[in-house]
Parts: sequence; C-alpha cells; structure tokens
Amino acid sequence: MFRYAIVRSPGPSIIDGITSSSLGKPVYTLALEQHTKYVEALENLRLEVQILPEKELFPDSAFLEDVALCTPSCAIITQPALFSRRGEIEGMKEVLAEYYSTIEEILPPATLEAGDVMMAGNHFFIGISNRTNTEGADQLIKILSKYKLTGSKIPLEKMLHLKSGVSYLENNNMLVSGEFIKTKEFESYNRIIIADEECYAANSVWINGKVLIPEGFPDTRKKIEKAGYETILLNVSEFRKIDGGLSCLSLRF
Ligand code: CIR
Repeated sequence: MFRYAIVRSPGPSIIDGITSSSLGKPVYTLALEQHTKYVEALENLRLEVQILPEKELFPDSAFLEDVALCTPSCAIITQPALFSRRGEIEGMKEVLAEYYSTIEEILPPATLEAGDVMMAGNHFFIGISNRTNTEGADQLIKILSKYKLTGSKIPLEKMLHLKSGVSYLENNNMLVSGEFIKTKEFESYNRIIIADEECYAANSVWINGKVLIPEGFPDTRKKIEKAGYETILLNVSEFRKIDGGLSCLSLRF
C-alpha cells in the first residue's frame, strides 16, 4: 500500500518541455488545472501529498517520477540523461529525507531516469533506453541488492521510457503494449495487452487497489475493469503533448 505521494507543480516553462509528439505545445493554465485534479485524485485515494514548488528553469520538472526511485526500503536519487533535466535532482535529497533514513544516488557517467524503472514486488525491471544506460542499471541493481531487492535489465527499442509501455498493477497483473508484448521477462505475468491505438494508456497507475487511467481510452478502461479494478479517469492531455504520462507526475511510496 502507498501512503505518500510527492508531485511538482508545472511552471509556465512547461510549454518548452522536450517532446517527440506533434500534438502542439501544452497550454500552461490547462496543465495547472489538470495537475490540480491529479493531486485531488491522489488525495481521494488517501495519500498524503506533498506539492513541491515549480522549477521554472526546468520545463520538464513536473515529471518528478524521473528524478527519484522510492522503494519500500530506501530512496534513490537518479541521474537524468539530458542536460536540460539534470538540475531537477537538486533539493531532492532534502525532500526525501523527510520520509527516508537512507538515500542513495546514481552517479555519473551512469544515467538513469526512474520512468525506466518498474517495481513488481521485490523486483525492479530497468529499461535500457536513450535515457538510462547500462551503467545506470548496474549501479541501481547494486544498490537494490543491499536491501535484498533485485533488478534486471530490459532493452528498449522504441519507447521513451520502460513505463511508457508497461505498468504493473499488482496481483500479477501487468499492462503491456507495443514492443513489450513480446518481452520474455513479462511472460509469467497475467498480461493485459493494450492495442497500439491506445498505447498511451499502457502508462496507468495502481494506487491502493484502484487504477488511475488517462481519459479517452475506453478499450483499456474496459480491460482493466474486467481484471477487477475500479478505475479513475484523469485528463492529462497537456502532459501528453510533451511525452509525459500519468505515472511520470508523481512519486508514490
Ligand atoms: C522528457 O522527455 O523527459 C519529458 N518531456 C517527458 C518525461 C516523461 N517521463 C516519464 O515517462 N517517466
């Protein structure tokens, strides 16, 4: 069960977030509204939410998930790959120290963004992507082993982050899409296949028995409900414009 969540408010510079999409620039005021509703949804799930102030110099800093990995035993500050995101880790040690007695760090030349890390029980799948290198995954696996946690690497071909295309919903249930439908390491899970047209919704978030899903993906919603979950729909259109999904917007632990 999760008890806490941490989010970071988007700043006006969100319009300059990194993107590979052709959906246009985010509208700042709308992004703020959507962010407020996201926080409300977390609070309705009884999480105690800390809202960090915007970091205007960092357009992508609302995607707080990428800068830290919060495990049940320790928190790990990551090492974002791109120069424009590196400064987002500043101050995170102090924030996480409010919750954790041990805080670890991924150090250069390693890079690792926690959007590439999926927790499934005591095991952590780590995507090797344009953002997370082998050195980053190796450092993380070494840290995890100190806490009797394990990790393994999953090479990515197309997606931005591992969790852009796969989400663990607990109880052995996993949403999988695109290149991850054939991933051997996921074969032992009850895989819920998400069609290409709805692949954005493969990034959904289990929180204390319920699942947050992005609005506008009816087939995915049906599949998740059929698997026994109550779903909560959220509009995150402005974050999608800069390649961000639901999970990217918070740390949950
Ligand atoms: C980026 O390219 O870094 C941001 N525009 C999107 C980050 C999304 N984060 C995530 O998938 N965990």
